[in-house]
Amino acid sequence: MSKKVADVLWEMLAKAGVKRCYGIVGDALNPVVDALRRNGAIEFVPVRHEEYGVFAAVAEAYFTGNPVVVCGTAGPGVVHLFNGLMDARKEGAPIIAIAGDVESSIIDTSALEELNPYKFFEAASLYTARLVNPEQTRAVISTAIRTAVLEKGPTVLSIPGDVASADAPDQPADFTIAAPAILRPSDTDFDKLVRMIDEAKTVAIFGGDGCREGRDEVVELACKLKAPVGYSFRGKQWLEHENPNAVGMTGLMGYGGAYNALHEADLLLMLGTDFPFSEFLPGASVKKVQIDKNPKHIGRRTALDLGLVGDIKSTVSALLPAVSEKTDGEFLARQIAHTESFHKLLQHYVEKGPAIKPIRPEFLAATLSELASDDAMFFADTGTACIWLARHIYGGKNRRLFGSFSWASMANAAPNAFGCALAYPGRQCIALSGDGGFTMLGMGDLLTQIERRTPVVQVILNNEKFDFVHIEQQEAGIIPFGVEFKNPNFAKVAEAMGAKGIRIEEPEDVREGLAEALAYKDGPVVVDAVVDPLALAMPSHSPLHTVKGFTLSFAKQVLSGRLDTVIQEIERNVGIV
Ligand SMILES: Cc1ncc(C[n+]2csc(CCOP(=O)(O)OP(=O)(O)O)c2C)c(N)n1
Ligand SMILES: [Mg+2]
Repeated sequence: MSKKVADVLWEMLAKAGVKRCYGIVGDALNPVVDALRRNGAIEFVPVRHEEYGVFAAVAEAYFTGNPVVVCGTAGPGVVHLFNGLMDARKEGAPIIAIAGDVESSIIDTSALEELNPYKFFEAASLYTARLVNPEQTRAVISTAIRTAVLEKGPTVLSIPGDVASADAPDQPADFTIAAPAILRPSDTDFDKLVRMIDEAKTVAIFGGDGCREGRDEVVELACKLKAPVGYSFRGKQWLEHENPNAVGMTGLMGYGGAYNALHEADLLLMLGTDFPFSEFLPGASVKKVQIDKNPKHIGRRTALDLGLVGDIKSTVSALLPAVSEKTDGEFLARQIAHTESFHKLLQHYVEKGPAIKPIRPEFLAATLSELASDDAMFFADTGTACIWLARHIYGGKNRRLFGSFSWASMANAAPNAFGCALAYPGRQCIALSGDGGFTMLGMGDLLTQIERRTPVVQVILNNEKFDFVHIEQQEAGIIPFGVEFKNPNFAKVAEAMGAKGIRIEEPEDVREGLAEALAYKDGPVVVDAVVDPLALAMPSHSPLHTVKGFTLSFAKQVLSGRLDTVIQEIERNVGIV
């Protein structure tokens, strides 16, 4: 039998290092999945919702660096991929989406399930191709793979079934993927930077995901410059551990002395970060330099004194011998002391946790961090789970932390954890899920985990509300609205579906319940943790408008007859606010 276009597709994807394809089959995709079955080198992971498959793929691709494939069939199946592909774009994950397409003879006739892939994927995809002629095969598939891998993001191949099952042209299926290029700033800019660093009395560093490869160099530079190191959420796992200069995160999830360090330094070095919350960055009183390999990131969040294009590892390596060592450690010591005092404050609900009911999420997260293995992978849903992950889950050298940090979609944690459980068998993969997030996407595909007996631990923050939005609404000074809902007993639901279910209502059961969940290896576990729905999570630095908003919201709630709730909320949080 001669090779079909779909055969060449999988051959090339396997050569590029693809191990898995997540998705749901459908008629337009039949020739594609039939070829995948024939090929045998790539595992097909059938899911119950295409979006779940993409979030699983994003986490796998982000951590392994290998491209991962997702698929959805023409029209609605393809639409379900979209939110996950936006996440891949924002988180920088190499994903190749195979979108089923209508037969090539009826393209542009408004056929059933027809969707224009160019228009539809425009916001998410780095490269979109519609394979309407077998002669395109090698060129478009290799471009889709190379773009995904080298530009770290999603690409889309839209393939009509008739083209997938057509004979492949006699073209070599070989192609090469270059290793990432080394990017260094120009000599002029580099010299300027060295002068600025040498002239500054105090320097602070703020690092993001771009420090992933250059983390050791950044820490070494910080030590040489006596510079405190703050980080974004995406930078935390690279810069927090084994870093004597770490001062925590700034921003909405912020903790520690990062905000002060960034604002009180003479010079701020922003390294590999596209941190979007400009209001947490200093103004003109601090000189600012940004270094990033992506020129689009430079200067878009704040006005700079100098912007340099370069990857962090090689730029900072070059800086290390070029800058003079700073000798005055007073600034650094002050920021570290501030960080330590904030850490003590954060311990309030962790230490008091065993005696407080409803369970404080701080206590739950800190206990989870303490019990999990040294190489555990943690995933947090967008919602309050992110705050508890940021503040109470310790990263460590071999631990990994991930979420929809830049796209901020709900419902990412369970599928993220599932993807990594498949990619890293034997490693603890723990999802800290919101009850809103889990019921949005996680519950249906719990069946996928059950069928495969994949040991994913999902800890659900059962607070019967969209708590993060509840906090946002109060911050905006409005009466909380549309944020409450009722839950079933998730442990019983999980058991009925075939997973292990553990319900924790009492603070004294937290440790034992989590330990039991972490020890379970025979499939997925759902820990239904009934937590305090009124736990507030204020940033370490609260902008004035936040404080005003809470005051206003509390006042409005009192006037509308909710005095009890307001008093309860203030009482429950006095230790932290
Ligand atoms: C798909 C999607 N829909 C809505 C939002 C807005 N949003 C952000 S956090 C959040 C609440 C999440 O609630 P839950 O999962 O219960 O977590 P909690 O904050 O209660 O811990 C919502 C609705 C979003 N980010 N993504
Ligand atoms: Mg909730």
